[in-house]
Amino acid sequence: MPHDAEHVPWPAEDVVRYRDAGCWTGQTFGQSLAERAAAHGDRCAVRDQDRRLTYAELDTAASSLATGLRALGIAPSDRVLLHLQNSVEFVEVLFALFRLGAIPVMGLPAHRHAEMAANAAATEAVAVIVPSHGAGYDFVGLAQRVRRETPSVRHVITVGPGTAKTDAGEDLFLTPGSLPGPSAGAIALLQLSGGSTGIPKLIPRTHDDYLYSVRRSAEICRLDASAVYFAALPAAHNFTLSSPGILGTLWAGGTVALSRDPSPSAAFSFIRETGTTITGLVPPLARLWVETAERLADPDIGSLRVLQIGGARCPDELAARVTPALGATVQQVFGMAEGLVCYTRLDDEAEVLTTTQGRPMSEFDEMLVVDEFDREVPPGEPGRLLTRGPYTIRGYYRNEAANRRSFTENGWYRTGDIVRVRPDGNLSVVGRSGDFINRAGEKVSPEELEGQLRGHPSVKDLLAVGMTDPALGERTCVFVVLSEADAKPTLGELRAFGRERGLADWKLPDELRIVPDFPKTGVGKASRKALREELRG
Ligand code: J2J
Repeated sequence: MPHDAEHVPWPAEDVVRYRDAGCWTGQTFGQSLAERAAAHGDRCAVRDQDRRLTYAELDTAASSLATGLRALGIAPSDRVLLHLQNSVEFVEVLFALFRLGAIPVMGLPAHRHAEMAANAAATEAVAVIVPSHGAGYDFVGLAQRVRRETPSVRHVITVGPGTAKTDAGEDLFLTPGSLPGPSAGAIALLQLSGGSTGIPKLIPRTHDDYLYSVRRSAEICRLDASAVYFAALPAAHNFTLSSPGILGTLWAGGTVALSRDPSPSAAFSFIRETGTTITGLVPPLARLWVETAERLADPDIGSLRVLQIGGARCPDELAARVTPALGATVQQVFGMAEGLVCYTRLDDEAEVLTTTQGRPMSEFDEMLVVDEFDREVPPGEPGRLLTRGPYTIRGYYRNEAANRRSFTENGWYRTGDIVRVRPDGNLSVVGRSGDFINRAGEKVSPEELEGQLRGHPSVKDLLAVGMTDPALGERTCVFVVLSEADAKPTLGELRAFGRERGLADWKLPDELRIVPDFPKTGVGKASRKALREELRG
């Protein structure tokens, strides 16, 4: 059976427009790194608690590992599933794949069997790359299981400080050979969308479009060679990777500092040790940092100039406390792995910084705010945000069914977010029109969770709904109708069941309500909306 499209291209006239305007430059990430290494090879590019690499060393490592992967039989445009924690190795592997033209699939360290198996199958990945040791979880064991179960997966590759090996123990750092490298229009990586059900929604980002978003982000955040970006959230997440994140910092010639521990005490000392100038957090973590700093007379993190907050709506009250507590400018970032990223600008007035999620980064970003029938709402009214632009995808990877739901015929991406655009162009996010629960910036698909938990013997039927939570933004509540024969399950049992089914921890329910039946919609379907309203009281 033929596959659905890997990459829905932009229309030819837009391609010309984006090229002519200089958005798409024809450069790949591999070339961009080589350029930086030639210009200032001895500057520190990337570091973690264990080691640091200069631009020249990172460049050589990427070529050397790319050569080893090629020798192993991994070819340009093959998919390679990453399951790595924040480390220098993450960056080496990423650039090795960029240089080779193989396509990294950006798995998150919290992913477990359910996500890894689905992503490996959907992409027909040929290899899984995991940490070799000291990671607090058996990444290697999980990858081996995925390989046994997934016909396309031939290799489990383990990486550690300065090492990359096949499971036969062969070293993959080879003397760099010549590699043709991909074209800039090729897919650079596959990002993951929150809210996927059965078939994952994978987001194909090209070198051209992703590098544009990264460059523009770096400009907006005024990154230069003195920038030290602290990757505190998972490196593979679109925010950490590209807004401007790891890739924007490397583009600007700065230093990326990666850590696995974003808790305030560890993070504050990491900031001091590395001279961090900018980092990005989800709102619940930002709150922890702010509260901790408020308790300390002086958090002693004077190098920090910008604290970005994104992934979920930042409460205005929290945004207003950032500068007094941490001494850094707050920057709100409203983005999505599918493309569009909005930023408040560093010199915006305090009112904009603390009450809005900013405005699009590119003059070529298009936005429409519509009602449920796709009719534009009057200016300033809340509505559903649709977007198109030079770095917003036109379709998911091999997933026509999702494309029909998430894109209009004219190529607009349906963000699912409800926004209000102010006369000054800044927008505020006022809600969502469904599909996922935003739990502390991590996205939970109710359908995916329901599908897994319905297998529990005590469950006759089940619906998952997001409820407002003061710390997390939203938490996940499951409503259960019991099967006749069985005893009442506890929340703990349902969580354990979900974990056994291989779900990532953040997707497990936070709350359980047992109900005799579900409220029904007009057409007799169980109504998630009515349950949501019930939770609101
Ligand atoms: C409200 N909702 C937000 C915000 C994201 C930068 C920053 C974040 C992401 C991200 C990203 C929000 N206020 N400030 O990719 O490059 C919700 C929206 C959005 C969804 C996208 C980036 N920032 N959101 O969070 O693909 O609902 O990307 O549609 O994980 O998160 O989620 P994701």
